Order: sequence, then structure tokens, then C-alpha cells
Amino acid sequence: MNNIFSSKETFKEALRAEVSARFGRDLEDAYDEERYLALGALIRDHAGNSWKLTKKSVRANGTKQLYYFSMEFLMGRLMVNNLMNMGIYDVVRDGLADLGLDIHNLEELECDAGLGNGGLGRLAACFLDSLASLNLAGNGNCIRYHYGLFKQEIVNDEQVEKPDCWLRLGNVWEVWKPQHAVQVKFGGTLDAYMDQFGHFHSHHNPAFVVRAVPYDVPIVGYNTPTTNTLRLWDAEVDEESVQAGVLNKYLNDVQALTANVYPDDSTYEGKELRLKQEYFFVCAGVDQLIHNHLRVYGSLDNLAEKTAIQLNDTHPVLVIPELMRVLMDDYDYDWDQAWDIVTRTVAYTNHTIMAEALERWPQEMMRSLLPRVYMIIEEIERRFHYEVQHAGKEHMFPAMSILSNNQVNMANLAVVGSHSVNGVAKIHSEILINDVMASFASFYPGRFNNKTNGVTHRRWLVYSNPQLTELLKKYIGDSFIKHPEDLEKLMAYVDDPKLQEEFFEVKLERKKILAAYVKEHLGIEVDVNTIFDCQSKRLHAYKRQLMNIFHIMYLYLRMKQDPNYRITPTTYFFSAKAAPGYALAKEIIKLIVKVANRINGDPQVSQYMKVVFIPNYSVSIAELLINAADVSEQISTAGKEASGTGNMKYMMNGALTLGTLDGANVEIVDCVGFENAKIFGLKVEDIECIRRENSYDVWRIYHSNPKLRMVIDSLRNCTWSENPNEFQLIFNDLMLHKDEFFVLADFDAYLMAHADVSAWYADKPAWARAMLVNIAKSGYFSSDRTIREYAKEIWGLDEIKFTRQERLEAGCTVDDEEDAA
Ligand code: 26Q
Repeated sequence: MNNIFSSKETFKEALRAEVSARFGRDLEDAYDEERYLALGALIRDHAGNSWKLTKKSVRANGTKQLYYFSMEFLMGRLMVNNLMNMGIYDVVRDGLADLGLDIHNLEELECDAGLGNGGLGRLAACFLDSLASLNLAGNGNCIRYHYGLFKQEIVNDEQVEKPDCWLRLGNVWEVWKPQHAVQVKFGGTLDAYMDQFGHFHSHHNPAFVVRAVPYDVPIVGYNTPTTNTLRLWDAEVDEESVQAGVLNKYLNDVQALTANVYPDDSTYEGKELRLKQEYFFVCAGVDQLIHNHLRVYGSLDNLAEKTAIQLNDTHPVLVIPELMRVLMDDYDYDWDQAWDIVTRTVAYTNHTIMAEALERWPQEMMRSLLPRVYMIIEEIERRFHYEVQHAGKEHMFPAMSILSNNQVNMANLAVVGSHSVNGVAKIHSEILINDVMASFASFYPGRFNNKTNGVTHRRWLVYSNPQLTELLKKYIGDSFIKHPEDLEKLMAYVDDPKLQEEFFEVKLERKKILAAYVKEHLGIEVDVNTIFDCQSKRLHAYKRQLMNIFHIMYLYLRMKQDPNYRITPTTYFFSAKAAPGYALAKEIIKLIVKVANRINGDPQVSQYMKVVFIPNYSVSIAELLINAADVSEQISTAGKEASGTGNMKYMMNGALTLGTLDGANVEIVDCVGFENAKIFGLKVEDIECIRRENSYDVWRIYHSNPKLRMVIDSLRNCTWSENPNEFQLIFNDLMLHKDEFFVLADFDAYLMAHADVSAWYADKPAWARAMLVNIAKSGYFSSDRTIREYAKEIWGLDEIKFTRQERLEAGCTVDDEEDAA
């Protein structure tokens, strides 16, 4: 194969030819958008060869494959990632420079693929990178939403949602596969009958049929031919199925199915459209994997040996009844055989213990939308009940039943129909086992396990922070890119004054890049010699952005009162989207923005502190913000944040965690030691105790704590807004609804933790050392480690095999060590 990326010259020639063929222009006369699209097409086509090698190898060797079913894949941009993983970044950058083009300008034209809300969606994206980079056959299955999560703007100090038109220029990475379209059927009636052998048969007369059409995105691994597929399903009209007289409604219904990501990641809402979306991509994905399997093996008997399905939370849990339906109705398996195949194939990951986020659908909605699937769920429930009774555990059944209170409990369906249930951090899995799913954990003891989350250190360290990467390479070589645990080698140098100084220079460089962005987009001047203290994540009461801004309000009020009270100069960054219907979260954003305006405009105080709310938190903003941070705020109420993954990204870039013992913070301190993080506040046991004793008294705290009282009073005395009722929801939430997330209880400890951090920062060598220890210990939080654990303990995947020749053909390095392996 001739590889156009083997030299600058061949690349430049190919780019010229591509622009000319696609747009009928010389490169010099082309628009930047045209150059970007042509470049994207060249890169994607280049991935085509590895894609082919991967598919061939998987088929020829009968390699087991994973299908990761997720309603969300928060991919962000792919240009840099793909170029770097393929090892052709430098050729392209230099070739473009020869042509007078700056690669960064073309990179910027790519829209983030924002097909997700936050942590769960970004985790799925990190997993795809690690799967491919570890030579595991792992495919993603999702929806091709026409609009990503909304774009956030701040207008009159408040969040305003604008559509995220990420497909404006099209998607250069996807390949449309109309030949692989499948039908998905909804509603209507079911005719059931028994044949002469007493076998049950049913015939579904659907009310609504759509064509699911796949768009495949190649997922290229780092320095390997392995190229997996993210399959995004779009909905198109099914010409045959339109009923007379309702064409317009039909067209609207089809279009609505793939229009939007549901922008709520914390409260469950029983909207029928959401259920339709869930079944849509489940049905299409199951159909595809069955066909792929049959093409290779000719029978479904060995499906569980050759296929693993991971459910990313309960959103795709309909995979369980749908696969039962296909096996029984289309391939004549009896119940027990089908159930055995399904349960050995499917595994489930839980991402939340917040009761209000657990999916429960009205039985009637499910029955009328998916009559056959619902019938199968009823049968799953009936047989499960029998199993529980037979084991003499009837008393445990109510806690585990799938159908109760006229609802379908999706988490219980997921546990019953899977062979593995995992939480996403140590403490989270413990809470699942001991509390939320205690009955299940005792009924199915071997089924529960933990897989602590990770993030791809390639995107979140190597590519987004090239300055730090260069420095690390200088000291410990580049093996950490393939083997993140090798970051530990840095421990030998954490006290080296030379490294410490060079590290501070890198941090300063990253702060300047962030400061330039803030200046350009928000018009705020920030001082890069201040502490950069950052909290970036979805806005939710349990994540306690409110406690963070309360601390800032306190410092401001104190400095206004007392000219002798001054703090270590600090810039506080926030970035967070609120669900459009979440009024309290929106009010907290308004408070942050108004406090920021007041403080930044105060000539005295702003010398010591500034507050920046960066709108539209997204993968691309995170790539700018996280590596500039000194302090990483991870301050959720203990027991509420399942894991968190931002905490890991900050750590990799050297920021110190200021956090509670919650989620993966627990493992972060396990790794770095309490002396290299700042942990404060109530622990899970403390909170359980307060709840049990019903002893939480917000008014007592208010009256006994003058600092806190000053802050709370300021919400209503026109300090931050002319309207005294502007922050009524916040006030009520704390003082009338009893502060569900213990902001008041942890406030003092949080103040002291901040004071300690400021003092620590003043001791430069100690501070630098702690930051370097964080980087050195961050290898554990690479999703490569997480994926290895899933592959070994849940999926049973083996590596895809390539010959030396194939690796060379794909442009990968073939070093002796790997050859020998
Ligand atoms: C469900 C039904 C209807 C509408 C929306 C939803 C919905 C959508 C998204 C429910 C939940 C989500 C997303 C949850 C999520 O992102 N959880 C986060 O997962 C991360 C990865 O494991 C963890 O690190 C975070 O702690 C957890 O909050």
C-alpha cells in the first residue's frame, strides 16, 4: 500500500489532489473549511487500511469481541488524537507549515462530538481509546444525535441553552453504511398462538417502524493497527411502513428519535421519547451483532464465547429482553437456552446510587410501546420470583423485583439478566454491595465486583499537555505513553530542584494559554502568578459548587471588612452546565457569575482574587482548563459521587486534590498518601450517623457560626444582586429543606482546608514535590488499567493478532520487545 503520510512531500501532494478533487480548487484558493474537510478525509481513509486488517484478523482468528452499549459517547475532537495515535502528527504539521498553513487553525474547525452529558459519556470515549490501544476488539454502539448536548451561553448572568450543531460541516470521521440498515418496530399489537408442538409464537403488528441506518467511526489505537468501530445509528423513514394520511406526523416522529441528547444526568424523567431512543439503538445494535456473529460462526450457540456486551448504566438494559426475543422468536431457542446465552453475554455497570437517577418506566408505557419485549420482561420477573421462592428467600423479593408499583425497575432487570454487576470506584462498589443492592449482593454473591474508572492518559496528558509530556520524556523516557504505570519512574526525581523548576515553567506556560483564552473570550484579565483553583463538572447540588462559591463569598466579605485580612492571590475557575430544567442548579450558576462580577470589579479585592466562570464546559474546554490547574476541587458530599473522572485528569497534570473522601478520591489518596492531597470533611460513616440520629440542625449551625451566617445573610441583603429574592431557591434549599448535601456541616472544614492549601503553596519545593508525586502516581488512573481489568475479569477478551508485516504496513513501530512477546 502506498502510504501518503510516509513523507511531507507525499502528504502535501495528496492534500492538493484531495482539495482539487473534492472542491474543484487549488489548495491556495480553498477555504479553510475545505482544507479541513480534505485533511479529515485523508486521515479517515488512511485509517481504512488498519480497519480492514483489524476486521480480517478478528474474523480469521475467531477473536472474542466486546460491544459497549452506551447512550452517550462524549468523544470531543478527534483530529489530534487520530494523528497522534497513528504516529503521523509531525508529518502533517510540518507539511501544512510548508504550505503556509497552521495545523492549529484547522484543528479548531472541528466541532466537539458532544454526544453525552458528562462523566458516563466521557468514560465511554476513554474506554474506546484504551480498547483499541490495547489491541482488544471493542466496539461502541450509540445514537447519531443530530445535536449534541446544548451549548451554554451566559446572558444577563444566567445560563441560556443554544443548540449544539456539531454536524454543521458534516462529520469527517464517519462512514455512512445504508446497506446495513435495519428495521426497528414500535407499538401496535401482538398476535400470539401455539403451534402443533405446543411452541409459543407471536406476530407483532407495529404501529411505527423506522429504519436504523449506521454511521461507522473508526477508532484508531495508539501505535497499533487495531482500529475498532463506534457505530452511531441514525433514524430514517421506512418507505413501506408509512400509513396513509399521517405522513407529516410520521416524518416528525422519525426525526425526533435522533434529534437530541437528553440533557439530564441526575434526575430520571419518564419521557416516552427517551424510552424510544433506548430501544432504537438497542434493537439495531443487537440485530447487527447477531448478523456479524452468524456471518462468521453460522450459529448462535457460541454467542457468549465470542461476544461480550457491556451495558453502560441501565440506559441500554433492553438488550436483555431484546436478545431473548431474537433468540427465541427468530432463531427458535427455548427459554432456558436463550437465557443461558443472554446472561453469560451481558454485564452491567452502575454509575449512580442517587435514588432519583435510577430508571423506572411506567409498565403501561413499556407495554404499549414494546409489547413483545414487555411480555418477555414479565416472564423474566415470573421466573426470577420462582427462583427466589425456591431458595427460601421470599422476604427478599420486594427489594429485588423488576415489576412493582406499576413500574419497570431497570436496575433490577440489569442485575437479574447479567453475569457481572460493577461499580466504578472502591467506595461506590462497597455502597452498592452493602446498601443499595444489598439483597442482590447476598442472593448473587459472585456477581458483584468493582472496576475503578480511569481516563485515557493519552488524550488527557500526552496530547493536551505537550509541554508536560516533553518534560516527562526528558526525565523518564516515553515508555509511559504505552505503559502509564511507568510514570512512577518520576518518583526518583520529585525532589530534584531542576525538575521542580522546569515543572513550574510548564505549569506557567499552561496557565498563560488558559489566561489568553479567558482574556479573548471573556475579557477577563487573570494573573498567571496566582493559584489556579478549579472546579469543572456538571452542576449538581451533591457536587457542592455552592460550598466553593460560599468560601469565595466569605473571603470577599472578610477582606471588605478588614483591610488587614489578605489571602494568597488566587484565581477561582468554575465550568459547569446545568440541566435546563434544574432550577436550583441554574440559580447557583447565577450566583457564581454575580459574585464573579462583583469581585472582579472591586479594585482592592481583585488584586487578591478573581473568579472566572468559563461557559460551555466540554471536552475542548476541559483540555484547556485542567492542565493549567494547581488545585482540583473534588468536594462532593461523601457517598454521592460514584467515582468522578475529572479528579484523575487533574491529578495527571499535577493539580493537588482538595476533596472529600468520596468516589475515586479515596483511591487517589491511597496512591499519593494523605500528605500529597488535602482531604477534609464528613465521611460516609459520619453522614450515615447524622442521618440515623436525625441530628442535623441547620439553624443551630447558622446561629453558632458567624462566618457562615455572614455568607448566608449576604444571599438576601442585596450584596450580590439588587433583588433580595434573587437567591431564594438556594436559601430555601439550605435553611428550609435542611441542606440535603451538608454544605453547612462541611463549611468550616472546607475553609480550613483552603487555608492549609494556601500555606502549602507558599513553600515552593514542598508544593512542587507534591504535584510531581501526583503525576508519578497517576498511572493507576489510566483507562488502560481499567480496561485490562474488565477484559480479564468480565469480558474474557484476548488480544487481536497482527503479523510483523501487517504492523509495518499500518505504519506502526515494531520494536524487538513486542516482537518477542
Ligand atoms: C436517565 C434516564 C432518563 C434521562 C437521563 C438519564 C441519565 C443520563 C445520564 C442518567 C444518568 C446519566 C449520567 C450519569 C453519569 O454521568 N454518572 C457519572 O458517571 C461517571 C463515570 O462512571 C462517574 O465518574 C460519576 O461519578 C457519575 O456521576
